[in-house]
Parts: sequence; C-alpha cells; structure tokens
Amino acid sequence: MKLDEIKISKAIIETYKDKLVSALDIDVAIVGAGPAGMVCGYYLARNDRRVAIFERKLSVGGGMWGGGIMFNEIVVQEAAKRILDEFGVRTKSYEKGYYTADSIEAVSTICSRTVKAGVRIFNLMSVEDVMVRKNRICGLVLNWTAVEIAALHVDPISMAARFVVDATGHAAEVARIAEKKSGLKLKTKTGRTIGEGSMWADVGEDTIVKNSKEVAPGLYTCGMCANAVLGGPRMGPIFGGMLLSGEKVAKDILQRL
Ligand code: 48F
Repeated sequence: MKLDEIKISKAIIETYKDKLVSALDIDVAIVGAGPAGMVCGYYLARNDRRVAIFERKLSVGGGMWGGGIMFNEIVVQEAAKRILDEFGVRTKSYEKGYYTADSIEAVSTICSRTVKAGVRIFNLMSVEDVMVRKNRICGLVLNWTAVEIAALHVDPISMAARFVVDATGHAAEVARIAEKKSGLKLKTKTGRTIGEGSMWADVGEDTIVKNSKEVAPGLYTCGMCANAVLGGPRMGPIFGGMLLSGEKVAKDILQRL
C-alpha cells in the first residue's frame, strides 16, 4: 500500500477535531498537566467523569521532570507512597519515611495511566480567561500557546465545565484571572490570592492538602497553586503533597457530581 500524505493530514485533523469538540462541554476542566493536575484527572476519569486537561507547554509533567536542581529524582513521603504504588511508579526507600523515584519514570507513568483512564490532555493550549455565569465559574477560554507567545491578535474559543480545577502551580493563573476579571471574592482570608511563603517542606506539604479546595464557586485549587492562593510555604522537590492534593480535589468533586 502506498502512503498518501493527504490521508495522513486528514486523519490528524479529523481525529483531533472530534477529540476537541467532545471536550467542549464536560464535567471537569483541569488547567495544567503537572503532577497535581494529572493525578486529579486520573481519579475523576477512573470514576467515569468526563475530564480534560489543558496544558500550555509541549510537554506534560510541569516541574516534576527536573527533580531538584535538575537531578532527576523526586522524593515522596510515607503518606503519599501508596499513590505512586497505585500508578506503578517504582520507589526506593532512602531512610525511614523518605522514598525516591526517578522523575522521568514518575511523569511518564502518571501521564500514561491518566490518559488511559480516559482523561483527554490538550497540550500547547493556554487558558487565558474563565467563563462566569450566575456568580459561578463555569468554563474556560482557550487559545493556542503559539498565539500567546507570538502575541497575535487572534480570538480564543470557549468550553464549558461543571467544575474547573486550577493546577497551574506557583503561578495560580486561573485563580488570579478569576480574582481580576470575574468580580468573585475568593474564599481566602483576604478575599484575594494570598501568595506562597518561603520554603518549609514539613508545613508546606501539610498545608497544601488543606488548601486544596473550592476557592470560588465552581473553581478548585490543586497542587502548588493551593498554597499560592490560600497562603502556605513552598516545599521544593518533595512531591507527595502534589499527589495527595490531586487525589483530594478529585474526591471532593466526585461527591458533588
Ligand atoms: O508547576 P506544576 O508542576 O504544578 P503542580 O502540579 O506541581 C508543582 C511542582 O511541580 C513543583 C513543586 C513541588 O514541590 O512546588 O513546582 O502543582 O505544573 C503546572 C502546569 O500548569 C501549566 C504549566 O505549563 C505546567 O505544566 N500552566 C500554567 N499556566 C497555564 C498552564 C495556563 N494558563 N494554561 C495552561 N497551562
């Protein structure tokens, strides 16, 4: 059989078009395919919810690939090891309560299991705005990252979701957009994003799970974003809190769907 370039092109365009159209009205839209966003999506999809993740970059994985200072190993604590076990990421015991994992294995395995659970991940797409109806976040406004980088004057498209999860890491981009543009008061001490504090792994890891919650009607914080929005220390290359946060947000949303 001779291969036909036009057929190859049509196959990509038509299949992608169907995938994108089917993600325009779903249960949960997650912004950011870092570890927290992917784990959150995995648990939702495992429970048959319709989930999509929109990721700005070409690659998924956020800050996990680089371990600490580009030494590609991550650390997880006892409380979160069971999540890596569930995904099939191999760990090594370092000292009592401290486990390491190869960050390349961790990202690739979490991503693979997340996609196979049914989550559609759209890379190269940036979230530039939210949709708000009746004082509730109910969707996202999307554009190609290439458009964003080139600062082209090209209008975005919109999608609807019953819940939106901000898993954009330190930047807390969706919560900041909501704060600036939606007129909604965030459920924080000040009604606004508080910002993250200096490194303190022990407190940060604990706080992040508590801070993973609904911060405006329809909008949840997840992963590092939770401490950036509600206030809490950063924690560096220990990733248990990210995994536990993703799991918690998924559980909370499942109770409401
Ligand atoms: O930063 P990231 O890995 O967030 P996380 O899952 O994990 C945090 C850790 O990596 C690390 C840490 C551990 O102690 O503190 O920083 O909370 O992943 C966030 C992803 O969101 C994407 C970004 O490219 C990254 O892959 N992202 C950020 N803003 C947008 C976005 C946006 N507006 N639209 C789409 N994707």
